[in-house]
Amino acid sequence: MEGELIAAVATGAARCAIGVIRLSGSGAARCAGAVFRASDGRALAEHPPRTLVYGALSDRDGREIDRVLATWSPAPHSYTGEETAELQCHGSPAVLQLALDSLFAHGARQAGRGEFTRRAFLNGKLDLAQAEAVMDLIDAETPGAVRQAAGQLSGALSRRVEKVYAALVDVMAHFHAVLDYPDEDIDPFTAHTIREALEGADGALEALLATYRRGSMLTRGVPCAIVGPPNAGKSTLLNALVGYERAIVTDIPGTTRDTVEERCVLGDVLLRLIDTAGLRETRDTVERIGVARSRAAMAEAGLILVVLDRSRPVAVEDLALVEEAMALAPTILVWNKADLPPAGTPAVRGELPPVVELSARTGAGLERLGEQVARSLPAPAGGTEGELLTNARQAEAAGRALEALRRAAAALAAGVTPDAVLTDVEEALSALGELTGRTVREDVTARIFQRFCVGK
Ligand SMILES: Nc1nc2c(ncn2[C@@H]2O[C@H](COP(=O)(O)OP(=O)(O)OP(=O)(O)O)[C@@H](O)[C@H]2O)c(=O)[nH]1
Ligand SMILES: [Mg+2]
Repeated sequence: MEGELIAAVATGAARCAIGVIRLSGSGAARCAGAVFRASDGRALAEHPPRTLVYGALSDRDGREIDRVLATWSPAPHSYTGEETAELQCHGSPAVLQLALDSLFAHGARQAGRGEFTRRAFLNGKLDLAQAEAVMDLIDAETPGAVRQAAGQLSGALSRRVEKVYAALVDVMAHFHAVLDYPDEDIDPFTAHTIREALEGADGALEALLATYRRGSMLTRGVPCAIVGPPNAGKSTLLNALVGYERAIVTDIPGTTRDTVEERCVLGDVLLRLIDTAGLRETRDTVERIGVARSRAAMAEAGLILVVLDRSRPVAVEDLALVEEAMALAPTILVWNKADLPPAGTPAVRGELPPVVELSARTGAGLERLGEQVARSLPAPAGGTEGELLTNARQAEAAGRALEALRRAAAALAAGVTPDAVLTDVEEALSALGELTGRTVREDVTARIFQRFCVGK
């Protein structure tokens, strides 16, 4: 399928060494060739595809604005599956804008968000899970997120889903055979194979769903609440972790009122840090709201850092807080202000979470916190990177497929008519198809590609 000719800057709006403009659609090489004059005098499309051609770039009025490299690929052997061309210019936003303008004068129009990848999907170059991986790869902030997205882009998740899909298609085939000969009962052998296939798919989908926790941790990061009594050094810790003075720090207890959020990578894990108001009984209206927000942040956290001041005696409430945190999420006790003389190790009864001693002020011991974070979070479960579910859309579809499958199995066990079982299996297939995009509504794909950047 050859769409309208589109063009966009693929390298963002910031000034940088090289800026790339890409074109896709019928006539891409001709259009690029209209603004680009190869140094050997031949037209761009006369050069062999997928080679770099050196030459001059001109604006709408034919004035030279840059010396660039150009390349083109004929359909269908390109990212989008259409004829494409690319101009590698110098990365001045002004040069790129003039060049783009020049392309518009020769018949191209501005590409929308994700339009290149959307065309790749529509032309069967990528399935939907792979297309989503493209955006995940661009957004990846940690090595783990990179590996997951790259694996998904190579088709690892899709293959895992397709295996279940194929098994269910087999089940459908069996059933259709039965329906075609309604006078014969399902022979026990067939019923047994079908049951086994349904059970196998059930197990595979359950394992797949279990990967979502780890997958979403990799891509979206882990919400991490920093809690503790006033003045323990929570905001100082947040600042030390993000590397700048994000939150206000003073020696006045009750400095932080509202929650303060910032991202950081610690122990190869992307954390969405939430600094909170110090927990204490208070009459101050604003601070009370802050304390309520602290508790809410703790309840939603995937990791809790309880910060206590090691230079002061531990209070009963401190230990109660540690216990409360441990009941909610993996917890690390941060024994802060290690640069000051310790108040003495308290006699603690009961279980303590892992403890990290550090000084948020000097930064000593922060690396140990990173190591502990990596240890405290759930290890990869049920799948290697690349074949984990990473977004809510995928998890929801997989969950729906599993539910339908369970209805089918129950119907089979209850001896319901084959066509009723078939309806449920069909529903499971259709839900699975949404993962890879075999069966997905137009508005859903539109929403997915809206997440993309222009030029991708
Ligand atoms: N010596 C020393 N002082 C620290 C350390 N961390 C924080 N402080 C000091 O402790 C005081 C309180 O620090 P904050 O980071 O504002 O404490 P907080 O836990 O955010 O306090 P609230 O927002 O009031 O709940 C400030 O004077 C900090 O400079 C540390 O590691 N060593
Ligand atoms: Mg604070």
